[in-house]
Amino acid sequence: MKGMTFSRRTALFGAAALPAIRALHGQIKPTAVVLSSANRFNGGVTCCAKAMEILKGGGDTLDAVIAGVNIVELDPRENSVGYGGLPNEDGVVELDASCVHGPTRRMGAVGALQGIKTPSQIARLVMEQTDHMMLVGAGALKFAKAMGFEEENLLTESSRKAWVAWKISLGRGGHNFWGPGLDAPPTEQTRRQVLGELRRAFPHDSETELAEAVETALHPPHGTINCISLNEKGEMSAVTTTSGMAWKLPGRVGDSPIVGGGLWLDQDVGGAGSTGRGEENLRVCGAHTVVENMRRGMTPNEAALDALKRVQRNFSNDEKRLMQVELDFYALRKDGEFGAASLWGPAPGAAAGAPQFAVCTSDQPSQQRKSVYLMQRSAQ
Ligand code: SD4
Repeated sequence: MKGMTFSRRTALFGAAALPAIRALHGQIKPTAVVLSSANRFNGGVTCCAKAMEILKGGGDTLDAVIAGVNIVELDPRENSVGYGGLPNEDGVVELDASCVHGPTRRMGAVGALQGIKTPSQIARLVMEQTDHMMLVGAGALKFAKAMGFEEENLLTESSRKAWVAWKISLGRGGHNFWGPGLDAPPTEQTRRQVLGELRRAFPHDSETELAEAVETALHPPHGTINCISLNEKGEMSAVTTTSGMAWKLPGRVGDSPIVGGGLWLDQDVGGAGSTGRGEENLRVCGAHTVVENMRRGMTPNEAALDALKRVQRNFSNDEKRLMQVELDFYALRKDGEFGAASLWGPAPGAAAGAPQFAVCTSDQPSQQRKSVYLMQRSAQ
């Protein structure tokens, strides 16, 4: 593999997206489709199933995606979204979300919102109840409370423990977000040292719980949920919601609430969203780029892979630095064709499988499918 150029190494594995269109009386009519990131605990599949149920009942496309992602936002086990999300470096959970309503072409967003479990609902209220597009921080919380939402503690015990483990890791090879670049991954020695300290701090916890906290501290999971819907009338909407990067600097806002970055939808073309390292996505205006690529005739997979190639280019194709970046795009075209692409696929024979996304169409149950990917990790 070494020495080969990225274009030659570029991999396009995974299942090709299935066109979800059907002919009706000689016309092509889009069937309903809901697409989302996969997420842990079957979050994507559950989200898409819920959204499809709402579409089938004649509900609005934005109602559908928000109800879908609300399930994931409220799940305390999912530590990259909503309640239970991993906190910032001060141990405070700060959430980002955005939404687009295709039929009215309106959008709303919130950034660095504390204390509210379902930021997607606040993003929607910014869209519906204000003449602004985005509220952040204290202003966003004040607005949410004015809309009748209750301020709550979003930090679960397991997220708090992972934060303590991360604090312990600092000064022992753990990394933070100060300094300009991507850090080197922590070593096995760091892991052992942090685990030892954590045992002393939480003597009554099981080894499994502690090991999990250390793993989360040193390798925070990527999550975030992006969900895009299309109904049988051809109407579309989309939402992205996240707790952002774990251990981020307070006030850091990622790509998820940036319309055009972590989410974009043009009712004439289709929608796209992203999960992964928001800073890299923002440098290519990812979701907007994907939708514009589809406007120019690319399939959703081609459009997403092209946006990922721009990320590769921003790193001058430097594999070592790119290894630290995880990035995924999800795309749904107005005619019902869908796809998802990730920057990296697994190394051959690796335990981690291919990246996945979730999809539900009106005639197929909600399920996970394999994404395509741009590059393949080398075997260890
Ligand atoms: C962010 N894109 O805040 C989000 C995080 C994410 O998987 O998607 N993680 O940068």
